[in-house]
Amino acid sequence: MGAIPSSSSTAGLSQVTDPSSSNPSSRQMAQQSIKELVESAIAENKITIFSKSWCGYSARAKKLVASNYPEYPAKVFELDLIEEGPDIQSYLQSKTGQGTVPNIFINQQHVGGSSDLTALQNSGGLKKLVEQDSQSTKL
Ligand SMILES: N[C@@H](CCC(=O)N[C@@H](CS)C(=O)NCC(=O)O)C(=O)O
Repeated sequence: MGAIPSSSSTAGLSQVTDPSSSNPSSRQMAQQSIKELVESAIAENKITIFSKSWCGYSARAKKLVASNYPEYPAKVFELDLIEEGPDIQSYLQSKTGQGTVPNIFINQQHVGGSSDLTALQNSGGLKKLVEQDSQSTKL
């Protein structure tokens, strides 16, 4: 009793977690996966709307897109209904400078919020943006 167990290292097994190691923290890994989630949603969908289910501005944006561009259904994330919502919102704030929802991307371009979307629709710019070939707007 009291003896420190010898570190009978078993070949092939990596050592237990060393808190002083330079491995990324779980927080950093979570932030990385939030970034990947957001960036892949934007890259893979013509229209992506980060929304909140109770938000009237979000409702207006979703309705504008659904009624004017029914052939391009938006990928919608209701940030109040998913666990990652607050982290997604803060990543979007750092990426776009916009902290509010809806936060809208079309053909990989940041459009802004509901009022930006409406202004773009009224100027004719939204139709052009939606109908652009996605590939031409990718990096
Ligand atoms: N001018 C913005 C207004 C958007 C706005 O005020 N959204 C509210 C929710 S309806 C918001 O994001 N509040 C802060 C929050 O929910 O974190 C727009 O047209 O999209």
